[in-house]
Amino acid sequence: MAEAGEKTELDRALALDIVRVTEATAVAAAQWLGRGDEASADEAAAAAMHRAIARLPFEGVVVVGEGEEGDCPVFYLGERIGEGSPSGATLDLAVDPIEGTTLCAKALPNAMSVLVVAERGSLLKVPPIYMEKVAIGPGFPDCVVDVGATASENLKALADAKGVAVSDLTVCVLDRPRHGHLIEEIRTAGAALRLIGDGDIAGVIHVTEPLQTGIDMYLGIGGAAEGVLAAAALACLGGQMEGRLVALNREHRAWAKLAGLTNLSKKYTLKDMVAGDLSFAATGITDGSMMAGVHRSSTAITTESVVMRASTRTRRWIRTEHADPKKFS
Ligand code: VTB
Ligand code: MG
Ligand code: MG
Repeated sequence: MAEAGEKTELDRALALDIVRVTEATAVAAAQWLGRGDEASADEAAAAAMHRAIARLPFEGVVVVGEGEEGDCPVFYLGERIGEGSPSGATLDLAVDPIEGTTLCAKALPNAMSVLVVAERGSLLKVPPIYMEKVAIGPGFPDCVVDVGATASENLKALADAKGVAVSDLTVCVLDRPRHGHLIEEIRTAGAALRLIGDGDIAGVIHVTEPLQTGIDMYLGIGGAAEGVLAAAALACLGGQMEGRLVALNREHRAWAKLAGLTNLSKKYTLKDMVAGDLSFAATGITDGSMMAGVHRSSTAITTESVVMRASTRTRRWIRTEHADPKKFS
């Protein structure tokens, strides 16, 4: 990681490398599309992602993955993947082979494969527990969002910054029983709700383009891994986010401790979660609001991806035709 004040950049050629990884992962996941078998889809996608990362010219250390060593065959926290490059570069890896496993198993919109590579030591290392999140888009540097504040306080702050009424705002929230109180509070404050079944990385990303997506704020408790991955996207797109880890049971608390996260009331700003340069790639598995999913014709497989870089704030959309599907086997 860079010293304070020093700015370093990742090799920009990595962008295309990591898109190849998410493409191969999405294609593997898509073979399980609509089969109702989340575990097999996840396993196939994780194996494909692992194979593809192992071919890249760097050594990656998993800091956001599937779980603790022994609990999962690949992408356990601390796993080192790849042989490294002559320059000896080692990078942080944050992975979600299938973001929205249920969406994939049911062939519903918005399942995608996500990979972030970042400067070594720059990403918050999180076990598979939960995170309470608040996020808003760019353009309101004076609007402070606070994961410890109530929904109505955060909504009021954003409405004031935008010069609109709270009733003009729409909040995206995961549709879960645990959010009963939050949903009631948002409705009482007068804002509209976009309730999503899964996929809060896309939910957070949507706050960066409120005019297109209709979403002004993201609130609620989702995966901690998805929190860091979404923070990585915001580091490339602008916007603000705060997160606070949530351990729902004893196992979660044990995992948090193992990962060195002892203060569960700590509020993590965007910079606490992503402290250096990074590249973020995602490929659609099913058609979604960000990208089309994997499509097969008689002659090719088509994928759509986005790849972004924090240091230059570049976002590229990549539509790829894969005429030789055998390359994925
Ligand atoms: C969250 C959310 C994800 O799964 O992790 C959710 O962040 C899991 O929460 O986007 P539940 O245990 O309540 O299902 C996703 O929706 C999909 O991975
Ligand atoms: Mg997943
Ligand atoms: Mg996920």
